[in-house]
Amino acid sequence: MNIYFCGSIRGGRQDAALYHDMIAFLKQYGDVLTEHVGDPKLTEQGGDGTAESIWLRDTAWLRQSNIVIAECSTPSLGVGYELAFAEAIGKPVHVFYGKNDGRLSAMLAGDPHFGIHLYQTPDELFAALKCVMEEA
Ligand code: 6IA
Repeated sequence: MNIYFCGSIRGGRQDAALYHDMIAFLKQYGDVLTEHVGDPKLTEQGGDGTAESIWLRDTAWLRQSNIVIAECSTPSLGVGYELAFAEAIGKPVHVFYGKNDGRLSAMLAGDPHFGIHLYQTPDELFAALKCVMEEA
């Protein structure tokens, strides 16, 4: 199973530790193609490659993925783009969000293609993630 994990980079890295823990959890179920998203050393400025090479690599990985998992508590243009791209090529998409209760963009919250998972605690998040991955 190829898993594409989405989390904010230039949108802000305040949830990077959470992304790291979600990726570690997801690795029980398959290969996470985007492990760098959870790297605590990756900053809003850091990272390798030109924008074009990043777009080419990430869109190729989206095409190779079997499921797309996004943590959307920190809004990110790139994550929103990835989710719409994944939907357009028919990939299952699951969106998790916590602290911005009620403030998830309506363009995600209102999309019937997306599984939307609001959690209050990390335990709830990982229980919901387990359900999603066991059904995938
Ligand atoms: O708009 P954002 O940067 O927050 O978009 C984050 C999303 O876009 C993530 O889910 C990534 O999959 C993807 N993405 C954005 N930037 C990169 C990147 N390096 N490398 C890989 N994936 C990326 C960019 C580093 C940059 C800060 C110079």
